[in-house]
Amino acid sequence: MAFTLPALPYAHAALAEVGMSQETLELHHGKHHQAYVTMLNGFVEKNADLQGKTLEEIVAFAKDKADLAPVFNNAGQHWNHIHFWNALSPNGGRPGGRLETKIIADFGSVTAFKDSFKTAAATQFGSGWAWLVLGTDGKLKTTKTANGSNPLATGEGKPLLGLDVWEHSYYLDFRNRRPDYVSNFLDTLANYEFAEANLG
Ligand code: MN3
Repeated sequence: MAFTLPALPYAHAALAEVGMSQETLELHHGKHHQAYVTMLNGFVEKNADLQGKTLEEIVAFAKDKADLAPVFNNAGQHWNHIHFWNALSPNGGRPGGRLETKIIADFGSVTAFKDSFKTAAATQFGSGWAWLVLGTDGKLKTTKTANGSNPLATGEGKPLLGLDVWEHSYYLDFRNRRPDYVSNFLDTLANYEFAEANLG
């Protein structure tokens, strides 16, 4: 069965007042994410080894196989964008509950967490992602991944909250100012309830 583009969990205009324009969401979801899905389906159609596998299984199977790098990147990007749409909210920006308690325990403060996340996002050279993850040691940490990779693939832990730092995610709204896009995400757009639910 072919992979499909999931609908956004909000209207395309829903984030316009909080730093992500309707145009950005229409292009990012309808063109960029759709292209990853279309490419992935094309690869699956031509490769019996990929057929019948879940998205996560394809990412794991294609990882570190040079001839399957395009499969890994497109499958990873499909997984990452499904996560990303849910990591945004018109009512985001404030961690609470169990997540806030754990952030304070593991980073020292919410501000220290945000500073750590900002550093990860700012130092991802070129295209990629910044993440809050539940590490394999049970502690929260931030990390970054290149291109279509993610912390599941790198074995760094469970992704709780991921931010797309490819230029296509911020250039219309923030131009070259990636740090402003990242700060706005952490303070305004981030769906910390989604991140908390991902704690399990
Ligand atoms: Mn993207």
